[in-house]
Amino acid sequence: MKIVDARVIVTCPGRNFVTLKIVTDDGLTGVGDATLNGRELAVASYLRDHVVRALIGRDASRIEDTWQYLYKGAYWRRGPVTMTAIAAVDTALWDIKGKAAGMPVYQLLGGRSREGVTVYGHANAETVDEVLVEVARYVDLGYKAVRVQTGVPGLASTYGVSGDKMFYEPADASVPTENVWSTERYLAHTPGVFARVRDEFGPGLRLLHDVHHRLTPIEAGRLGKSLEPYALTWIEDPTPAELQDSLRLIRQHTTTPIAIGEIFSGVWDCQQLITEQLIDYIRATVVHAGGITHLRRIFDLAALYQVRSGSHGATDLSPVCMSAALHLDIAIPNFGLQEYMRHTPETDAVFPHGYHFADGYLHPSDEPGLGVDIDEELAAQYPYRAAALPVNRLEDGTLHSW
Ligand code: CS2
Ligand code: MG
Repeated sequence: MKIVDARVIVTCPGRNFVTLKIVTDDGLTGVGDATLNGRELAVASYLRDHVVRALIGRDASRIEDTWQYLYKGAYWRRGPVTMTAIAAVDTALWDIKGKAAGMPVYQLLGGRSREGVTVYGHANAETVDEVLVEVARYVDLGYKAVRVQTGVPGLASTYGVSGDKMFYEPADASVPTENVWSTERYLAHTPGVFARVRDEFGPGLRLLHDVHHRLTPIEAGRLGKSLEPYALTWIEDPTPAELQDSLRLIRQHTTTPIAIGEIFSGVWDCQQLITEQLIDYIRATVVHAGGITHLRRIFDLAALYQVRSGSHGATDLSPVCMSAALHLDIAIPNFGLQEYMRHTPETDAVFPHGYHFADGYLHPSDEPGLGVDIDEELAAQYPYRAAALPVNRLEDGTLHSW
């Protein structure tokens, strides 16, 4: 089973996606997501200019060996561009292996450990009154877990609050939009939001909140403590996680669970957070953390330390990534939650897929492989459009984490 072709497809059905399609000499094809939001063409070039020619002629069945070949063989290890490119190759090879075996990929990973993948949706609105309506909408759709984000009084715009309620898209301009942030206003406002939501929806609904890397450790400790009465499932990215020791300080101050990892590229980024039990959920996902092979390794390490998965699933991760994530989610013993932001109908048409949502759960496809494809003709009708993520400044103009 030799690789005879590998194509990099860049398309923008409303937002940009990069996809790798690998073809074997016996006519099998596999797809892998290679989308790195705001830096898409860097990964497309990495694959086209440096990886594809080394794939031609390789045995498509040798997934682990190909992973090691691309990781150790690059000499320059880790980093989001490299790991996203490796992820795309790895995911496509798992898709091919599933098709060759005539089985959905989750069977090759050990089979089902659960009946469905619990997902959370994004309730967001400018005001608290409006967000209660949004939470109710998700509850009516069957969601068992809801992330809640609101505007902050006094700030013109806030991360996680969008005009289009079902399809959040922060990469909104070719040159970064500038946002303004105030930690003081945010910390004063947020506990009141969750008091209202918990009061309205009672104890059964799982509530989550994303802080998007904006607080110092002691501020994050204060936020976590102030949210304890409302029993959140997690606060996400409470502080930038490059300095992993800083999570110890947050832990000293709050029992609100912590989820980190959406910008991590591999096991070395989360090793300390996991082995020192500084987080409760690891949010790495297939496309940015080295594919199914490497993410499985991260989740297995996490299982030893009672850390559960909580994979990133924003709209900039294509249906190819979502399909792959669901095969892992259904198979691993330490699954926690899966983020699920819906894609637009245009995106769904470019990426026909077999996973489906029912009653708060996503269900992976039972077709052989990953159960997802890219319609290349349709994809060609949506050319790439430059789109950058915003930047964030404090009220005095100082650049802050977005
Ligand atoms: C976010 C993302 O889904 C999340 O939790 O933090 O929306 C993130 O901002 C984007 O994926 C960035 O590309
Ligand atoms: Mg996040």
